[in-house]
Amino acid sequence: MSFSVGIVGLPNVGKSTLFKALTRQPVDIAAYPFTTIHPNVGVVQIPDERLEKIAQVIKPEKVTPTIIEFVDIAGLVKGAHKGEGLGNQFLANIRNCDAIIEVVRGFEDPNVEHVTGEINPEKDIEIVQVELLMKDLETLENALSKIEKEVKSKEKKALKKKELFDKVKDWVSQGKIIAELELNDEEKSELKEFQFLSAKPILYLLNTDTAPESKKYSIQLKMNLRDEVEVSELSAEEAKELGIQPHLDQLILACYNILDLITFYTVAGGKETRAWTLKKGGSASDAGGVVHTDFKEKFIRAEVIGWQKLIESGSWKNARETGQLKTVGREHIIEDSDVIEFRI
Ligand SMILES: Nc1nc2c(ncn2[C@@H]2O[C@H](COP(=O)(O)OP(=O)(O)O)[C@@H](O)[C@H]2O)c(=O)[nH]1
Ligand SMILES: [Mg+2]
Repeated sequence: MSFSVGIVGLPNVGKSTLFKALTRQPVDIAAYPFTTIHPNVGVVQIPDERLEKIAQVIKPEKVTPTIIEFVDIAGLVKGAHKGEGLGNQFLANIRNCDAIIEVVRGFEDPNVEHVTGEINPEKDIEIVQVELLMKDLETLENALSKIEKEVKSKEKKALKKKELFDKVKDWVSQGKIIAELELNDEEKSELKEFQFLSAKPILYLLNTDTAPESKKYSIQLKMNLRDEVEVSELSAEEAKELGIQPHLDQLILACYNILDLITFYTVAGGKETRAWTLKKGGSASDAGGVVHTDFKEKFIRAEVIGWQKLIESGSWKNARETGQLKTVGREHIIEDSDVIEFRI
């Protein structure tokens, strides 16, 4: 199981350029049996210094990083929600992603057509946002007409649901994204199955090296994607020697963060040191389920140690002998960077 980030934006902004840069260093896909592979889906390693340090202590035969998927989604045009361009396909692709990275054009280039005719990050973001919101509005209206039938039966639960959907619809109608609406956990889980597009975490990336900062929207990242393709061709050592900052690493980690993910590690009795991805707040048995479908059911207990304590111990054996390994049950909440040995 892996998480996926959809690369979204208007045509000719650099989405495929970003995809190319991200997937330049090929990953050995065989190690990730749950990964879906399509031409527009790329599997990218999460850069992780902790994994390397753990491996220095464990000295395994094999070191396997965790991954995230990026999906190069076709360019969106105005009217996509009504099926313009590849509209419906485009929006279905976003629906399947866990988060969105929106590439916004900031670079000037007379040889590359700009769909709206001018460089204007705010306006471009607005166009995309309107399409996402219009689609969500459609989903909300369909949901509401179903709920209204339930309300006729005067069921309390249905009334509450209608209240929630009316609130969300009112918010979206004001042109605001669902991700910014304050909702409690119960409300969030009520909305979850609808996979609202504007409820997904979103990161804006301005593709430029010169344009001014965007004021209205929080553009979190700014880089020149064409340069990044070249940088991605260098090995880590070459980049270090040339003093080149790996901007893409920053981008990958930012995606990881907006998804609210943590990393945990397994050492497989010393054979393989491996990083895995878990939703924050996941339990020991959830973590087991990430490693192997059977592990969730057959989970008995696990030995857990923080990665730094393991490094300080010098070896798994030392950690055990000095009482640093904690034995935990299914419900134990896993912390970021925990190293886990499962007992099934
Ligand atoms: N000048 C310039 N051109 C770029 C940059 N990034 C992408 N391009 C070019 O813009 C064109 C469209 O890029 P592409 O990634 O295919 O855009 P997409 O339609 O969003 O997937 C290509 O010819 C790219 O080489 C950039 O930072 N500067
Ligand atoms: Mg493209």
